[in-house]
Amino acid sequence: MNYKLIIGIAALLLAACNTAKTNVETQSEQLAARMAQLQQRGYMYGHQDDPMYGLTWEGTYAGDSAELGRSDVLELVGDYPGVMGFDLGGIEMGDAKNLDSVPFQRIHDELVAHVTRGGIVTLSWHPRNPLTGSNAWDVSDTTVVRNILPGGTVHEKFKEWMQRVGDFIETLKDVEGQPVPVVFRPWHENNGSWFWWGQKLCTDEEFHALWNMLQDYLRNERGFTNLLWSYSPNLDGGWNEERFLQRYPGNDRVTLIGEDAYQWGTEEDFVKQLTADLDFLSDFAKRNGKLLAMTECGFKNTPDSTWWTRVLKPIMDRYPLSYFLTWRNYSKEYFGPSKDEPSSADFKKLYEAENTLFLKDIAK
Ligand code: BMA
Repeated sequence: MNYKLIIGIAALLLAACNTAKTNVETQSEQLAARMAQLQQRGYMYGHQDDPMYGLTWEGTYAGDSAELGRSDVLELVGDYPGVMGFDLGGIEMGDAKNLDSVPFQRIHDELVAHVTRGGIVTLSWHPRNPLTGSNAWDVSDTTVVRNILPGGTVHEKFKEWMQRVGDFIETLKDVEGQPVPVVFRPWHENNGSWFWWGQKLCTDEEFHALWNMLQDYLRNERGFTNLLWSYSPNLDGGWNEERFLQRYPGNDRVTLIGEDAYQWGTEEDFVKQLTADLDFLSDFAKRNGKLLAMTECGFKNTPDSTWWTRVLKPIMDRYPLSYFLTWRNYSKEYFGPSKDEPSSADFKKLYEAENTLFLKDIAK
């Protein structure tokens, strides 16, 4: 073979490899494509800690594994949520249980089980305050983020915390040993000031550096291809392009734009703020090719028995949402449905609607 021919074949082989490489989708890209497709049919329902405990049963709070497979949602509508959410708070300490007493082993098992049955999963993280040792809500010190960043007093400690998060993510594999896709949404509700990474607790630059440090570690150093990154600020009511971009991590760093939107005050305020936010966010998401979701929502203890279909659904129907996830059903504070509470009939109506997707609607 002459020299030129060898070079030519080598170039062709290289091109073929590159094409093959770009054609292979990562687990998170496959998940994004699937979510975009499902969104054409409607929005999924999600529930935090769905199979862990419920309004009237203690489940993992009692350390009870005899209630495996139980779910308030399943008991009410006969189907699991399409999306299940779990929280990593506590993993950074090497704890066996998370901040809500759920064993990490159980989170691992339920998460993989839900993906195996065709569902979609999301992980949030309420890490403790690395400077004070207290919880994520400790906002007594405004230098936490600065001190986590390179050169800061707790940088080395935080690197260990990231490593523990990475070690857990590493274990999330299906029966064939393939990493399972996960919607990952760290540093949520960052436009509020109730977490140590919140609006008044760090500068825009510090927030970006915090986001990038965790993402670069998990994505580049650990090489995880199964994390679909979700940026999830809180219900705001005053978004505009300039304000939103101040802390938005960037199009190369985010696949899903979420918003945590609870009704805490009056219905009128909630409807007004959520509508304003979704007007802006749906437009932003469309222009930037992002998925859109309500990554947390609910009305604590659902004091209005018609809230689901009278207040929430008409708003959601107007936007290209991928999913909405209600927070956990804890006996002292619940956000999801249960057969044992007054809004159950209304939630069933929501379930029966054509455009709301539960597990059976989305499982392949
Ligand atoms: C909050 C509350 C807390 C819980 C935390 C993390 O909204 O539900 O009780 O510890 O979320 O799940």
